[in-house]
Amino acid sequence: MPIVLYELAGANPAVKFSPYCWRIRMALAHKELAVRSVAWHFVDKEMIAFSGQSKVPVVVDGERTISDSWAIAEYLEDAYRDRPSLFGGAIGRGEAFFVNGWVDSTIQPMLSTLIVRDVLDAVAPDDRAYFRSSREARFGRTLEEVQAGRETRVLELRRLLSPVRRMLRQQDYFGGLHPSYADYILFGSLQWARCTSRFQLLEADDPVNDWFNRVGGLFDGLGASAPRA
Ligand SMILES: N[C@@H](CCC(=O)N[C@@H](CS)C(=O)NCC(=O)O)C(=O)O
Repeated sequence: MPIVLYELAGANPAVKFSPYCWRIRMALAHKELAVRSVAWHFVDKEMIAFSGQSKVPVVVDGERTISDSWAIAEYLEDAYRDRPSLFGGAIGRGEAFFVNGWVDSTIQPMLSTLIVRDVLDAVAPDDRAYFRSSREARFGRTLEEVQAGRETRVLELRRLLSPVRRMLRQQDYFGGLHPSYADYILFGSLQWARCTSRFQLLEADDPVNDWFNRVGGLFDGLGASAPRA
């Protein structure tokens, strides 16, 4: 029986863009697990009420329901030990947890300020009012104000990614020779931008771009071939 993944869908239902859902799409592919995707929208709170919370990703695996991308990754690693490892052991798990916190607290919030108004155009029509009001309440400003000045502010995102650039001088992935869950964490955020916005985040010759394309090409191009809004 395939694992069921509730994931955020856009105005075009084929466009799946949540950064956190992308982490899990990639993790499921890495684990070579069959998945049945269920399209979810921000206003569909009832649809995932059984999970006891109101955000996606939500995964249902037989009797088990798990929410929160980090908890799902840990569940997949522990429940499917015979499949390719996401963390490469306890030390890798601990270090991936740092990457999770770094991306959630530093990269994702910065990136949001660069593309959040574009994301509004990608969400489903019924989600637009909710998306605008919930995000404007979070930022304390209109989405247009948040996104303004991004041509210069994007330099800050590029600066924040310098540890990744430095790592890529020596290895192809966060996982070293092979991709690991830590790669999928950062990949999810950049894939969110790729699927919702045409704004150029990285310079064409940025090694982070090469890494992003490399991860996007995994699993028969799961990320690279995903439709964009
Ligand atoms: N910490 C959670 C965050 C999940 C999250 O924020 N999901 C967004 C979609 S990208 C969501 O469902 N938001 C619902 C809302 O804003 O009402 C995770 O890692 O899974």
